[in-house]
Amino acid sequence: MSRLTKRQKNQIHYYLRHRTGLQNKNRMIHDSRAPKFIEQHLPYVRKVAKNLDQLLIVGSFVSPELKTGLIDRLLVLAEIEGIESVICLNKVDLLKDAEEAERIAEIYRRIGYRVVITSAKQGKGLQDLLENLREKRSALSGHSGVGKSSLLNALSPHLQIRVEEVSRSHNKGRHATTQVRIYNLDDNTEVIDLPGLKMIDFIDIHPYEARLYFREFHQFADQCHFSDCLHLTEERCAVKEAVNAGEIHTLRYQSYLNFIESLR
Ligand SMILES: Nc1nc2c(ncn2[C@@H]2O[C@H](COP(=O)(O)OP(=O)(O)OP(=O)(O)O)[C@@H](O)[C@H]2O)c(=O)[nH]1
Ligand SMILES: [Mg+2]
Ligand SMILES: [Zn+2]
Repeated sequence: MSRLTKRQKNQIHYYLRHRTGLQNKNRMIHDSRAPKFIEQHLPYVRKVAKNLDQLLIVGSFVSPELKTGLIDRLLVLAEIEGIESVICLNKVDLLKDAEEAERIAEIYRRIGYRVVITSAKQGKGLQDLLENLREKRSALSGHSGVGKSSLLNALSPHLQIRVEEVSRSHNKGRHATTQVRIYNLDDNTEVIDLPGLKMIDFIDIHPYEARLYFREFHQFADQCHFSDCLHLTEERCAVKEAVNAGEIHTLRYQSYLNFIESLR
């Protein structure tokens, strides 16, 4: 038999997993651009991810700017791992137009994700956040500087986790957290503070599989003309029609395109 191409191998993997229902839960992330210390911690993060109930995906407004692309990639990660996710939009105090936070939250609430809007600085939304964490083991993930550690300090001031100001020149965090640490908020509530991520690269995922991780596509995908439609340039694609009709948000569709592109 001739050697298989990488793509063929991926296809085989995809079919094996889905035909047999085998789910390899440890197809996690490889962050090639991350600082070395994050790379070093990945094996540990993978280990804790196996015992996680949920991922708390943190983004911030203004400083640094909200990046829905990373939120969407982390949502994919949670879908792959089969764990819940909660989105936390922090630093709402820095927004001139508070409605902006609601508009972003609505994109995700519409498709069934929980979203909390917070200000660690002003103590806003903390009760809501705590209710979403209670009695679970959650890991906080997102870019550096979005306020992951600050949120934990706000929930439990005695923790006194080190935080650092966002760099003025780059408007990015300075990687204040360099260790993976588990904290207890109460007897049954554990939170894992992770170092800030730059990007997550997924390995070993086939585009046909990737389609499954954008949950709001499902109800339309059944009506695509081609059953193997990847919703890219195919004709009579119900997903693209739903994007044009405003039923699927363009930001999510753009994230999907970027995601597919990154797998090639
Ligand atoms: N205005 C405002 N600033 C905040 C808020 N939350 C955190 N900050 C500030 O944002 C900066 C970064 O906060 P950190 O808690 O260190 O961010 P982090 O996500 O843990 O960052 P890494 O550990 O580097 O991944 C600090 O200067 C915080 O005081 C908030 O709700 N509003
Ligand atoms: Mg931190
Ligand atoms: Zn399609």
